[in-house]
Amino acid sequence: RPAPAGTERRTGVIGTSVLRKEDERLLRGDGRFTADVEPAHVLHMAVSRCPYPHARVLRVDADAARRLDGVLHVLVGADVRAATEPMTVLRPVPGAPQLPYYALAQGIATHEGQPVVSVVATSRHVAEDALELVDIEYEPLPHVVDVLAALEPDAPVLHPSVLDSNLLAANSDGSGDPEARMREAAVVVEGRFRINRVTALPMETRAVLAQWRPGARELTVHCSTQVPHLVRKQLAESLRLAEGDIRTIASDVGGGFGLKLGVFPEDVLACLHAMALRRPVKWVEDRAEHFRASTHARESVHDYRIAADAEGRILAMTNVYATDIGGWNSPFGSAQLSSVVFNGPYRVEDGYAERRVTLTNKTPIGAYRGYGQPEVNFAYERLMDQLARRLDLDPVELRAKNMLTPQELPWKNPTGAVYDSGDYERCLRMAAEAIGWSEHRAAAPAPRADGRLVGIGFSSFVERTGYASARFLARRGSQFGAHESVTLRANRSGGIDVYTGVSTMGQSSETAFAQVVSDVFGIDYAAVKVHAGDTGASPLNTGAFASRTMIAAGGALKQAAEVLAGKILRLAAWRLEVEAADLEIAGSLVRHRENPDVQVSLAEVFGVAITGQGIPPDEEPGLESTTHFEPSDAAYSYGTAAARVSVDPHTGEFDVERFVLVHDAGTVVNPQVVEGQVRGALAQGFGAALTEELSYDPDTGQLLNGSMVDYFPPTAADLPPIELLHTEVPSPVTPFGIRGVGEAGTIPPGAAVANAVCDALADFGVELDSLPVTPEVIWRALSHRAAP
Ligand code: SMO
Repeated sequence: RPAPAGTERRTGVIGTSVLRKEDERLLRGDGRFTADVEPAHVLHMAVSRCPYPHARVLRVDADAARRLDGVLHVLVGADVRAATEPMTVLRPVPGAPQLPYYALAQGIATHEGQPVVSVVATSRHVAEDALELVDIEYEPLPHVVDVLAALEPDAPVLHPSVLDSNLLAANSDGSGDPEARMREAAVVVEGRFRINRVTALPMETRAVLAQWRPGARELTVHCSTQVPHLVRKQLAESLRLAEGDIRTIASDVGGGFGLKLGVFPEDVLACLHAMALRRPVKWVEDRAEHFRASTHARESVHDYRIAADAEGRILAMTNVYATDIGGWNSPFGSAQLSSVVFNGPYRVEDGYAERRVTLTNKTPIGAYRGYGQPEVNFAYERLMDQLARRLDLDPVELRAKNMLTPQELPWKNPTGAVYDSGDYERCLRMAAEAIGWSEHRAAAPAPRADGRLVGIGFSSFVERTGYASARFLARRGSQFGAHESVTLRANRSGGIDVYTGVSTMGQSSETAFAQVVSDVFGIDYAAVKVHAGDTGASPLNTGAFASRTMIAAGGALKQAAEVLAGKILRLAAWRLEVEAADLEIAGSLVRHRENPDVQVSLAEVFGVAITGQGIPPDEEPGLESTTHFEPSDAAYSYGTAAARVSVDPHTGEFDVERFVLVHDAGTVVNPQVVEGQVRGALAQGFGAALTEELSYDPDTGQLLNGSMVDYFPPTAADLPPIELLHTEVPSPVTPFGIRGVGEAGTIPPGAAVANAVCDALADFGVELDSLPVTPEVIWRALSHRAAP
């Protein structure tokens, strides 16, 4: 693979499937998750949660709980009100007011599962027994759980002290005159697309362990988070502490997926208890709590329109959508990429995305792998197939005709996103070829012997990875920047320690960071050790989300490595009495390029630097570098998926027989990691597309399936066979040409499968417009249609 200009590869370890640094400890059971940290005298917290979707807390009587043997401390709403500030939102929706979101309900709870009382005891079971003794009198209030109903004038208003409706924020981004284009168009296809509420379901639920040493003014907080430095900031604000008083540590994190972005009520509560008791306090979320207390995702209703001329050239595209935020604005707010990439990979000059972020009496919605992109992909790709049918065009040719070409990039879309580079059509053509599209298109396959019909569907997407810039984020009120920061420090053993605030949550950042350092430096991969997730031992950084880590951290690592490498060569040159320009780092030594016998070990050079004994007079002692790097823009990954399904037209039962994904993540740092990231995201994508849905009873407002017994993430055996193909166009905006890769797989499964089902059932005129795609949904659609 060609290296982009300006990058240098020394050990060649970038681009190879080296074994993951993380695996040995995880496979040996030596991982350290928050629950594994067991300080002496640790206490345990349990939380009483509102059982209603909307209720006034009339009276709390915790006397009996306080008297229970083993109970040490109880907090009620007023305690939290007196001691804390409301929790902040890291990525607010522009125009949204701050809601008074406290760690315990203040008089009124706005969703089932909202914390009302917290108890600390000598064990979790005593704490839970104590909850049974807390007497809370609720007055149930009228509730609304449907996102569109919540916007009706007669809906109960959730936060009347701040807002006079449930519309948290509304805003629009766009360009041109789409309404005029709609009037001129030969054809306009439109539809209302309903996206299901799902949840990320990390294997490790949320967890927190807080310890307070008042004499030292030191609050140490272990927590399972993607953003330890941002949690520290939010905790300082809520607890009225200085940031310097807080150290957050996220050692191993058992999956984040966007759910673990920022501070949650239980984090604040555990700290308050620990500060009052001066003893460590731990809370590990149980799975039943997780379904009601951790964030949900995706739920939204999209009204989409695509206008085209008679040849199928898109003239305009619009997306007006209501997105459910639940009972509070969660730490990461609503999924904002439903606006940013609403037009997918297609050339749209005239268009807009208009969102209405809507409060409902349900668990707050937060970020989840894909962050708004699976939602819009389902809508625009369903409409592309409908447009092809209306114009009697081949859906692959229609897509190809409208895709931006490599020559048109970089290109600014109607919301201002600048697609950097890529060959979108190539992925589409490869997917069509792999799935056998031209044969299928030329002769519609006959029904199978058992009556099943076969269909093929496509989904093409462009995916934003990383952030445009700190300036872009500032305009939107984000509480973080677009950069990443690392510290590299040489040690006397001849190795490099890497310190990063990016916590380890399955994304293989330790491995990839070590690969970059090894390659830029020329030092052995094994000699690089990554220390992750501790704010007490890493530079202030942004964090692991938005598929941004390698995009931004790759540059910081490269810069820091280059700074250190330069100094190492100067120190070695002084020692060897040769010119630095004639030296190179190779494995564990520095040697002369022409005369390799002239050499010195890295351990010796590092020791000299660390002691300052034997360095040139104009050099400072020490061998350490901290750098901050902001890429020049976001990088856009892209791809096309193709699904082949067989459907029973009598029952709607269907099988995904083949699933091909052709994806471009730019320069690949570690092929096996990329493969794993794409497959993992596809598994979550298939879950959301086919089997997962959090359902609320409209009458009681309660979650109907908040347990692993009746919420169905796919197992490995449930997944269709997956065929992955890659193209590798380097991005010009990132170091090494890297694009983000962690989220892509969540995007296309819904649209590709739905399009395949609709292709199989084309003679019945079935057009699916909601997720998940289930046999029941298909059967209902069929039962409204006459057989052909
Ligand atoms: S949904 Mo991701 O962790 O930005």
